[in-house]
Amino acid sequence: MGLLTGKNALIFGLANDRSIAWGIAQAFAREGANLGFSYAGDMLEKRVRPLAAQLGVNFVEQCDVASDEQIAAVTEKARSHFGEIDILVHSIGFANKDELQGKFYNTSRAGFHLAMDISVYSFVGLAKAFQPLMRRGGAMLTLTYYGSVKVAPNYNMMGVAKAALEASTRYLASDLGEQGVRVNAISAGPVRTLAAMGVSGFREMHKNFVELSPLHENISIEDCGNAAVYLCSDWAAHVTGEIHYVDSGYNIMAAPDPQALKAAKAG
Ligand code: NAD
Ligand code: 0WE
Repeated sequence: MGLLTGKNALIFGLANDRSIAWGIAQAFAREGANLGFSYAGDMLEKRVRPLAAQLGVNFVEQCDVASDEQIAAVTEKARSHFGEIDILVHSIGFANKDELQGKFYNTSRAGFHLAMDISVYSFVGLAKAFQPLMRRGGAMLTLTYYGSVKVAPNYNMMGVAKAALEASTRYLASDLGEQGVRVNAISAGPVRTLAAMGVSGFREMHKNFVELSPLHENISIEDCGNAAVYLCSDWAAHVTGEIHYVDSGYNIMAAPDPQALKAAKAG
């Protein structure tokens, strides 16, 4: 018996085998869940289909979360395929590149709206659409980053969006509590995924993290998968509205250890 045996889990945000969603999918499969995947657009289908095949997943549906119609359509498909859903994972974030560099005050109105729509509203919209399908004892999960709480250089607009996503996690947890559905977030340390590549300064941040975090190790998509198993399993039965850090302890430090700082500078 796996920790998720008999549970139906839908995962949004699979792009490739480096995605945090892939780490979560593999861990869920290992623990016996029945999986379904949703991906953003045509460009990704050729990457997502083989990954689904690898885990024997046959529910693979496109959904651009910017569209209410596509959210409604994927909800109906999930209803006819699974009937009821136990777990919904939201592993989606997006801002225009312009919004991830320079002065935060230069964020455009349109850029602000886009980042909030794709990175925050989409979780609320999916929760609204799927709540009628959620079984008692079910769980929803999203992915966030510490740039929501403290300033991470260049993260800018995404930091503001993640702060709103974390607040949304708490409001959704409050709403869905009476239905016996829990809502939590994993705050992951930096991981080299598609969404992190080509971000200016990411490589350095990823490297410094090893020196500055208490465990002195980068985190992996497998770590996110294992934490997701716990948060979405019955072992976390009364855990809801939480932001659970999977970050080698980085967030507990008020200042870097002086020796670690020297090592980071020596690089
Ligand atoms: P990723 O690029 O693999 O995943 C991001 C996903 O968002 C992609 O699958 C992409 O298709 C999807 N997406 C973007 N716009 C969409 C739309 N309109 N409709 C549907 N899907 C859309 O990168 P990742 O790092 O695995 O990101 C997953 C989540 O983890 C994001 O919320 C990200 O902010 C968060 N996160 C990432 C890190 C990191 O360092 N990589 C750290 C903490 C949190
Ligand atoms: O949430 C993220 C990724 C967010 C992201 C990244 C991109 C790059 C490509 C959202 N939208 C886009 N749009 C693009 O066009 N992370 C936590 C990873 C990340 O991104 C950063 C980071 C870290 C860490 C951006 C700047 C600084 C640090």
